[in-house]
Amino acid sequence: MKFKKIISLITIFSLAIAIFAGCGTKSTSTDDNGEDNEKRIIIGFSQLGSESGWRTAETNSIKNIPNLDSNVDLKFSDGQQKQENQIKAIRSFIAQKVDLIVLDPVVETGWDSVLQEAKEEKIPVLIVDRNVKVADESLYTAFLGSDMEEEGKKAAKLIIDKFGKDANLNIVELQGTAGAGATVGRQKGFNETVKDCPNYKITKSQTGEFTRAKGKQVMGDFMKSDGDKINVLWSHNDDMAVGAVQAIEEAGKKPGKDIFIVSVDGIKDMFQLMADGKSNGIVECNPLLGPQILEIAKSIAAGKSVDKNIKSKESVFTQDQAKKELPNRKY
Ligand code: GZL
Ligand code: ZN
Repeated sequence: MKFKKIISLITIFSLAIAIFAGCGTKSTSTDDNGEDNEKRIIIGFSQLGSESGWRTAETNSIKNIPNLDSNVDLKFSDGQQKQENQIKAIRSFIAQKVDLIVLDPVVETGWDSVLQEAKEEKIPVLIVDRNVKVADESLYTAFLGSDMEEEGKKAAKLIIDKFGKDANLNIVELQGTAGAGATVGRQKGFNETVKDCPNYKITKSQTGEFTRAKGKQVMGDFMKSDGDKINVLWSHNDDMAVGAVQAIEEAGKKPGKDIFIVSVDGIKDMFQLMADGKSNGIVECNPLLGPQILEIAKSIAAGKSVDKNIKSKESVFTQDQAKKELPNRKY
């Protein structure tokens, strides 16, 4: 009898130790590299397309997020420049119950209903790069990207710094894709700034679709119709300006000398052209948004509040800075 009593006492005692030992520690398992397995964060990223060097750099930076934090998974969809494809992708992310939707919108408007669907499923939405125009700003949690109007103002100031406000200038403009926040904002910022320059005339303005091929074709048309009268090319992005430089040379003129060129983005190829004296000013637009998106995603997952508008950091470069800056370019 005594022996049995001792056994049952030992069993009760060891049970008690097991229970107390298990309390108070987080119930996380650890993965093979010993990291705590907090709740995984699944991001659904709807990208608008792959039209430019800038876009490729942005996509790569965001696709790299899971390599920065093994607790994060990323689902990617390329909208191929069509809003309906992006809306389909957002609906699929909602159905998959992702933890965060990241949207780089191809155009500013037409997002209210699909963002309302995400809101009803309590899925936060982060708008990146280009912005949206919605009736109710609570339809998205935050915006991370550029002040596009500021980029247009900076481009105009590069021209004013060079020629002064009173110069007589014929300016041709290569616009980005119609309705894009980048196009609308840059054009608005530029036009407002050159209002102070009574003899600046935008003699031609047409979309080059943000691509090299279309930029070259449209600039070729401008050279045929206005060639000798063009003093300045204002291009909403570098890729169209790269194409335009080729068109200017094929028309027998010297880009960066006969025609003063300013553009936006800051891709390596444009810095190379500027270092070669074939362009005159670059307004930087930062595509490397991955690390900032990861931080915002972790804050939202942790229930922390995030700023509604987070501006990306961007500078301006002139021809004399090109050679020195070129080796620093990451995209
Ligand atoms: C700007 C981005 C623009 C780039 C272009 O933030 O949306 O779209 O300037 C790209 O190169 O096509
Ligand atoms: Zn920008």
